[in-house]
Amino acid sequence: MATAFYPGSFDPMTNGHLDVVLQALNIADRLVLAIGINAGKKPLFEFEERAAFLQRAVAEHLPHRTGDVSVVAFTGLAIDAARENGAGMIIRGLRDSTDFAYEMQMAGMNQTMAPDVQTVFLPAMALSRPISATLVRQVAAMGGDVERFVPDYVATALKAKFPR
Ligand code: COD
Repeated sequence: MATAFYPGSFDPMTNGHLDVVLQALNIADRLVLAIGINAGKKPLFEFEERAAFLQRAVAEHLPHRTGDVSVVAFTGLAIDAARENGAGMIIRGLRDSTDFAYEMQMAGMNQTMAPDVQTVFLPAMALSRPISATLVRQVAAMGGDVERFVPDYVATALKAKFPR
């Protein structure tokens, strides 16, 4: 039973995160979606809202796999949280060379700290490659249309955060 651990901020979940979730479920029996909580940083969406977006995405796209997916919060090292959740692999998405450089460093250090946990990189889909949650928040805050970058329920929630 292969369990994968996909850590992220998911603030909010974008179409890019969703692509990675769907790809991860092709290679893992169980998927733990792990929302990193940084006590020093105020997210736009609370944990419960971010978790609800992830759960809804799985329910809409792969309803028969909802039982294989859990959403958890974690603080501290991703590698420790992966182990605590019984995962043998950490999933990360790769968009471009900037991601690659950063993710390779992190994977290398995680590999040294926990050789038993394998980092697996999944490539961004062509249409989702430019999407980042940071830019989505920025576009929404400035009144732009984010509907091509996030599911409709996330776009609705973003509009509610930044009423015009
Ligand atoms: N297409 C494909 N993949 C994407 C896209 C996209 N459009 N957008 C994002 N992704 C990928 C990212 O590359 C990343 O792999 C993942 O999705 C999550 O992205 P974010 O932006 O939501 O979250 P991050 O990358 O900022 O991660 C936040 C964490 C809290 C998970 C991270 O900082 C972390 O692991 N912190 C714990 C401390 C730790 O273990 N540090 C490492 C020590 S070596």
